[in-house]
Amino acid sequence: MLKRSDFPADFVFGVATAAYQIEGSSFGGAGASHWDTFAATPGNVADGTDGSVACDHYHRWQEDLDLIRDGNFDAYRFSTSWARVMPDGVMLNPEGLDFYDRLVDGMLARGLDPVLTLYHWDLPSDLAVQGGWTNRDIAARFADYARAVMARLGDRVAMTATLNEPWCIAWLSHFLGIHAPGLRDIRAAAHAMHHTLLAHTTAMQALRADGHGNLGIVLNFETAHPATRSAVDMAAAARQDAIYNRWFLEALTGAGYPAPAMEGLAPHLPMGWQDDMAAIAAPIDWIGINHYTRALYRATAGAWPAGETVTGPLPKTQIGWEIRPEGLYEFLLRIKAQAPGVPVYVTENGMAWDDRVDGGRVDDRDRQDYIRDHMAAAHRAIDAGVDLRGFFQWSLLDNYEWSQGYGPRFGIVHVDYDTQKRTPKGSYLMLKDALSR
Ligand code: IFM
Repeated sequence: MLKRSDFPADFVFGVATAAYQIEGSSFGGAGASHWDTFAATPGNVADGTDGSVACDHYHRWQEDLDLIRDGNFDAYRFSTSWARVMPDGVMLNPEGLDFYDRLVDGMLARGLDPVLTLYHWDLPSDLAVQGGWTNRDIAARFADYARAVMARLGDRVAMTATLNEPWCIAWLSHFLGIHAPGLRDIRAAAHAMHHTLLAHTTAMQALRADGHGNLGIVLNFETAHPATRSAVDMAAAARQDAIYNRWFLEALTGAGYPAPAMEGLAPHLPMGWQDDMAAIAAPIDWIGINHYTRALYRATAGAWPAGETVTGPLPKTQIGWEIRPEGLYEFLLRIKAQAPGVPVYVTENGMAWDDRVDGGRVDDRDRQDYIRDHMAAAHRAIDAGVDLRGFFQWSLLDNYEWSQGYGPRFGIVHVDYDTQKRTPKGSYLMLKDALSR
């Protein structure tokens, strides 16, 4: 395992979470988000659960921040819940902002850098019924929310991301129907693919005008390999790569939308989308990469994008995700080539396993190997010239894994959901040792 001293002196080691996955959405005057209502709809979540209590972080945040400090981490990547801060998407809930105010002060008191994500998927339901991400108006609403949060926290956060994983917000949620709002509609998806970027840039310009800095965005990347060397499978993988890995990065860096994705999406984009592209390419201060796995694609007959995944041969995590650390190295180099001069952070990386507590310990050897190999890949990328500034583990705690419920455990700290007892796993102890000064 590499140590802190193997990385540049100011390299940031952190852990990441997201509001809906840990806080408990029923506490503190929060409004309903589209995740509350999606989860309340039978059949949407594997175990029928929701985030109403989750890890009860809303009440246990001090204990959770102590864990981060005691693990020798430097930073905590957290998100504010739009539905907590603005229960109807517009009016402020002072109790919600007070919570995040205490949380940020709690980080600073423990010597942790607060790394804020403004949107990690808890869209207020009142905005969702107005079309949510399919409605252009979302950009102005999101900018208002971003300004309100930053007016309160902006003097103390070290870095701020507008959105977490726009591919999930747009494609997974509006085309694949797996996340809230659960649509399977190409026109809704195309609108969301554009409006996420518009919301990002509208919020960023508003925050810059208010004097805030160190603003970025967090993108997820997943290697798309062809299942065979046949021309049709290679084309299917290329389409997937364009939709998933190229769309956001290339638009943000002024290259426009990639042709293999435009083949299917162009007719469904909102009218006048071209006029937004210059604004979408406004400079950002950093890019976050979330990376977990790769997938194999084969061509199918039928409607665009005419591809589907097949099971690959590599070792897999609890939820069937192939483990391939080279993918992280490759994407870091791709970002360097596509966005030269923009600092990069690994804002999420980790794996799910069905961890059990045994004699007060959790022996998560597979996760320890995963972390070791991915941190080594990040280190190789630094050696290859990538301006990589930090690495955040997903996640501090076992938590609500969206439509997969509480089954998959991604934490470096085990959570017993009946008692809310936290038990640091072997991976936490390994990192604590590697990061000691
Ligand atoms: O749990 C999610 C997180 O909310 C976003 N990135 C991927 C993680 C694992 O699926």
